[in-house]
Amino acid sequence: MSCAIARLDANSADFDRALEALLAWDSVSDPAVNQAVDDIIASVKADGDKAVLHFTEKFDRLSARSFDELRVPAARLQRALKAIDPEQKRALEIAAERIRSYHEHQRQDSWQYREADGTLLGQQITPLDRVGLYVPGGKASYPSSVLMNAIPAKVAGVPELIMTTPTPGGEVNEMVLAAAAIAGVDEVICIGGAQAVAALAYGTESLGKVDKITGPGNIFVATAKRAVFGQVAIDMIAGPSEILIYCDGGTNPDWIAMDLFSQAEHDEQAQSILISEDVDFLNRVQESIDRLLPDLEREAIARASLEGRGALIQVANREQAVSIINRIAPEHLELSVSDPESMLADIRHAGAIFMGRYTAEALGDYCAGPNHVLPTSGTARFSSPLGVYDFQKRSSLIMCSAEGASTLGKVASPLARGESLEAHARSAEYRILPED
Ligand code: HSO
Ligand code: ZN
Repeated sequence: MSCAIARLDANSADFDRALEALLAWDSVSDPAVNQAVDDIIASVKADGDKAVLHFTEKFDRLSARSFDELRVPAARLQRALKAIDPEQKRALEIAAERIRSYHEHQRQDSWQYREADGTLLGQQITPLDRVGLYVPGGKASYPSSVLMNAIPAKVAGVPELIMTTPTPGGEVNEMVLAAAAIAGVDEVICIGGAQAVAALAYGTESLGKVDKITGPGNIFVATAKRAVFGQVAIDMIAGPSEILIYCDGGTNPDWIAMDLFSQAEHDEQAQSILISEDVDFLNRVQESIDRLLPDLEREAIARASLEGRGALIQVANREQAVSIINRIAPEHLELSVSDPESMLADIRHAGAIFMGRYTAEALGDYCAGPNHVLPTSGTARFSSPLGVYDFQKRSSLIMCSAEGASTLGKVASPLARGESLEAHARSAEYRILPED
């Protein structure tokens, strides 16, 4: 059965409208979910451990007599490391190492400089004290996402990284536990949903509150993260995965089809788009899609994604392709061309740019090194991949010499009086040297 992926022509009269319709994405806000989440948060705030135990029993069918029973002992993490397939363990370790070395480059350092009169100015960088990492249960539970969230936090120097993950019926995902052990997660707790987010944000008798919550989750988790934002920091509310491929027609169409599938198989709402000026190539990719799609274990999901939100777009030239790329501001951009570097200066908005025919987006999802937590739904226009900088914060440093305070006092005083702030003015004036 042919895959009914949309075919668009960038030079047709209704292209702008068609593209807009294709990109339309509403981060759903369901009043019933909002209410349920607000109730759960209020209950965890009021009753702490007891509420968390109650919701964990109710939603995850996991009953525990105390909060401590929900903690995963360190020895259990080590057991998971031994239990998983050795090849997968090795792959997790190699991926972790590569992710770590890439993120080492992102660490921001403190800096200072001294002015001629001895005044010192600077910026001091400190890691967050405590971070909560949410890992979903079930089919969206990705060990690779544990590495991608935990390693930058550890590279930033976060001393306490607490992971929560729902374990419906008590069933744990061994690969997720193994990834937590490899990434250096400090504590794993078997709780999930809005109750886990609330417990992390407000703390309970048994769980100290954290300063930031990162990680993906279902609509309840996303809604809870939105609700506790302000009490704690959050990373982002991620939309469905996206890939945008620009190909000059010189790549094997089977490779391109599979790259489109690699995001389409994430979920029905994922978005996979191919742009090319080569019409014959677009036809060959369509053939590859039709031939290869039925082989996928997740065919139904990938097909729904491609038919619902995918597109093959024909453009007149590279310039037009670049303008569409920047308009879409994709999460993942593949430049499947012979000279990707020459395009780089023109690409203004993309979460991650995969350059050349060999650079499959899937390599970035797992082990190339850069983070796979990326801005989605066009937010690459103003935001960046998750990184070490998301777990570091800055404090300004000011140390005035006597002379410096005197000079600055004379600047601050009139400004303070202009704002009718007498104490500010006098505080500054006290420090003006008599001879000045
Ligand atoms: N492509 C996803 C990340 C992921 N892929 C995890 C496989 N596992 C982010 O958009
Ligand atoms: Zn992926």
